[in-house]
Amino acid sequence: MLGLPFADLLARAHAKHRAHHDANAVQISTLLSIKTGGCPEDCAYCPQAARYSTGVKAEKLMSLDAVLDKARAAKAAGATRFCMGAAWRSPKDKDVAKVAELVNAVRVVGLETCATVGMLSAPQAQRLGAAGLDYYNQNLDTAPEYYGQIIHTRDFQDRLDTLEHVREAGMKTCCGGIVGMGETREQRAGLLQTLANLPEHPQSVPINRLVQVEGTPLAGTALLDPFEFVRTIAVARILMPASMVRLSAGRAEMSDELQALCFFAGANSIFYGEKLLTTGNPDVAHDQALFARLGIEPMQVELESRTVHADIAAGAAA
Ligand code: SAM
Ligand code: DTB
Ligand code: SF4
Repeated sequence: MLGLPFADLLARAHAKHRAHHDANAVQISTLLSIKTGGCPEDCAYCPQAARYSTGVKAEKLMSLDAVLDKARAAKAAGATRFCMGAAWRSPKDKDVAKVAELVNAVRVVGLETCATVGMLSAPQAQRLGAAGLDYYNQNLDTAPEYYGQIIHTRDFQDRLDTLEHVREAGMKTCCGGIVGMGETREQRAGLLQTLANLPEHPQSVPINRLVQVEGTPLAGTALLDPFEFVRTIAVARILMPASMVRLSAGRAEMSDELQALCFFAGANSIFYGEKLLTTGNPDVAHDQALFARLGIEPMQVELESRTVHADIAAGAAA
C-alpha cells in the first residue's frame, strides 16, 4: 500500500480520515523531559543515551513544583495533554511512586496525562493507572526486522510486554515509531503492520521523523524522501482509522507545506511548545500561524473523571 500512486494513497487516507475524525481539528500535546540523559540503553537515534557524546547533560528527576509550572504553562498555551518523559530503561518502584505523584498533580491542572518512562512491570503499570495516568507511551520504534540494527539493550518483546501491562491496567496506549533511520520501505510497512496488529490499535500513534543528533550512531543517515514520510502517515491512517496519528518529532525540520500534506493524509495530533525532550520543535507562534493559514482548530478534549487523591490535589491547586 505504501507504494500506491501518491494521489490514490492520499485520497484513500483522507477519506478514512474524514469518516472517523473532524479533518480540521488537531489535538495538541506538550512534552516535558522530567528526567533527562544518562540513559543506560543504546538506542542508536537517541541523544539521551549515556554512551554517546551528544552534549546532553544528565539531570535528576524534576521537582513537583517545577513540573507543575510547566504543566500550567502548557495548559495556558492551549495544550490538552501533557506528556512526561524520563530517560530510564525501566524505573525503580520508588521512581514510579514519584511519577505517580506528578501524574496526579498534572491531572488537577486539567490536562490529560501521558508518561514515557521505559519498561513497566504489571504492578508498576497498575500504580500509574491508579494515579490517573491516561496514556502510556511505549514505541515499537521500528519494524521487528530492523530492530536489531537500532537497539540491543531492550528486546522487541519487552516493548510488547510493557504495552500489555499498560492495557491491563486500563490505560490507553500511545505507540508508534521513527522513520528515516535507514530502513527500507518494506520495513516501514512492517512497523505499520505490527502496530495495526497489536491486540488493540494504540489510541495514539506517534510517527516520528528521525531528528539527527550529532554524536549518535544515526547522525549522517541519508535523509528520507519527504513524500515517503507522508506515505507513512497515510498508511497509518488507513490501517488504524480511529486512532489519533501524531505528527511527532521532526517538525522543526519540515516545511509548512509538508506538514499540511501530513494533516491531509490523516495526522491529527502534534507536539506543541518550543522543545520536544532535548531537541527543538517549532515556535508556538509559528504553529498558531500555520493552524490559522490551514483553518485548523485545536481539538477540544473532555477529561475523563478519575479519582484524584485529595492531598496531592490540594498541593497542586496551591
Ligand atoms: N526512555 C523511555 C523509552 O525509551 O521507552 C522513554 C523516553 S524515549 C526518549 C521516547 C521515544 O522518543 C523513543 O521511543 C523514540 O521513539 C523517540 N525518540 C528519541 N530520540 C529521537 C530522535 N532523535 N528522533 C525521533 N524520535 C526520537
Ligand atoms: C514520541 O513518539 N516522540 C516523543 C515522545 N514520544 C516521547 C519524543 C521525541 C524525542 C525527540 C528527540 C529529543 O527531543 O530528545
Ligand atoms: Fe534511553 Fe529511551 Fe533514549 Fe533509548 S530512547 S536511550 S531508552 S531515553
